[in-house]
Amino acid sequence: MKQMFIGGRWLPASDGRTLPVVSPADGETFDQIPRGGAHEVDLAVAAARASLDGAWGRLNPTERGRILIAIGQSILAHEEELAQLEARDTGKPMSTARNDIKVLARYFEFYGGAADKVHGETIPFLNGHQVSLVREPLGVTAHIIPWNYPAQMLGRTVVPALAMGNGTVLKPAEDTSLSALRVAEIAAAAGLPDGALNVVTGLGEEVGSALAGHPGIDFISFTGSNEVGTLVQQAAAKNAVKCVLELGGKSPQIVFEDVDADRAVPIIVRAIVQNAGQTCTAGSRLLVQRSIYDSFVARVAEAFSKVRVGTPDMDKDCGPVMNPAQHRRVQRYIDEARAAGIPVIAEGAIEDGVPATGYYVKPTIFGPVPRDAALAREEVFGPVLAVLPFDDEADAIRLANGTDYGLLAAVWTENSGRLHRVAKAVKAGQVFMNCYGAGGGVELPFGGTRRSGHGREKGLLALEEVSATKTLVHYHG
Ligand code: TXE
Repeated sequence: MKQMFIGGRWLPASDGRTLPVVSPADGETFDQIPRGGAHEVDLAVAAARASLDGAWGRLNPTERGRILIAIGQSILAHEEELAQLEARDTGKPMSTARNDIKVLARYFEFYGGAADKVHGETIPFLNGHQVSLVREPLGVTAHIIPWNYPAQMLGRTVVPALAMGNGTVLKPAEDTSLSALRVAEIAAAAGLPDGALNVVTGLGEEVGSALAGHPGIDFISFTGSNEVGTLVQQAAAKNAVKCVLELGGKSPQIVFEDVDADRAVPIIVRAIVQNAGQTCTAGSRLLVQRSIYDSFVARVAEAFSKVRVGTPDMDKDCGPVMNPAQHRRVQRYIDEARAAGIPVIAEGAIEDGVPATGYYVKPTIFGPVPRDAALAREEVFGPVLAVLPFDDEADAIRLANGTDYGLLAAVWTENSGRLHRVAKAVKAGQVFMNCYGAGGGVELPFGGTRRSGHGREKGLLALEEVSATKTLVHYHG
């Protein structure tokens, strides 16, 4: 039975309510978390505010950075324990969970190192005036994260906010709150002052909406579905609070006839199978030039048919999907595509011996998928790849930009002119050329265009999102 972490103290929900923690690998309930509500959000926002006037707010950037680096080191010292916890909570393979914990530690290292390297500027102005720009924390920052990469998401959104000296309130997904609670404990032991990081567990409609609409917050970062992202932005707008949204994607892998197939095929398969396709940056559309469609797709099919799904301990290519709702959703896309007569190109396999009570789906590639099919336009958030042929460069660009999303894209060609032309024309926050970077990449600014959201996380740009510029004008005569 877990408790929430608010103002440096462990608390149950004030009304004692709890939520079950269920393992996606076998459907078993193995723990309970508090089902917080508006009251706990009030407490957490007040604790974050108090931290700004307390020990946390008094630290200079170098001291803040040292604490973050110490937390990162402590996370690495607890890597196996945290990876086990994350794998149990999410169902992901152990090696994926271990990598997630390494990336989490890397966020603390990267932003810990950056904390005292945020320099200001000076601006030439009227005679007798000295103008300088300084960056200051926004105040209390709120962070609502999803269940697909709980530890990595914490690192991505909370750590830059801490580096800039904000007081933070984190609402993890109700399905996956365990790593956030354990990281809060590790952070406190490593010297993070009380109130700098508060974790409120509970449901989105209760804790999430109370946090998004709270008048005491100065910023909100949300990662999750488009539907909820829109609600969060509306709630934040009522208080004129700045909002960063990381929403879905339908990212294209654009393969031209001169592709280096040996390099591309394994990366393309991994980009949709990783984390059972529950990755906002999943490469979920494979666009292949018609002249090589059959031969290239045959190679992808061969590799894809070797994909195996298993429990965390089996440590296969991917695990189950997150919960029954997600299982129904992914299975519905597969069933509807089959019913519509879209050909199945290849399937992976679920390992013998996975518990029948777990939420496993068979990875599947469909193609050629009609351009107007749901599978070609909507985010499935599962290990389902839609393959579509295109004729030439102009057609490829039209097709790539033909969804509401714009998160990632990859261009595969040995022609460097085409590589850069297409990369420029594609609407996406990140474009990979002859590579694909789902996951990791802490240094690389990340975020969406169009319905994939707005604002940038990761890299040094994230520090700008969670701070405000103050212009100092000094008349010295
Ligand atoms: O997401 P939700 P769900 C997509 C993906 C998936 C679908 C549904 O397509 O199939 O969304 O997943 C909190 N006010 N992505 O339903 O509901 C919630 O508690 C404030 C893409 O799990 O958006 C959780 O912490 N907060 C994605 C977080 O929002 C609310 C990752 C995300 O949950 C809330 C996850 C409310 N009214 C899902 N309702 C990505 N881009 O990576 C819920 N929440």
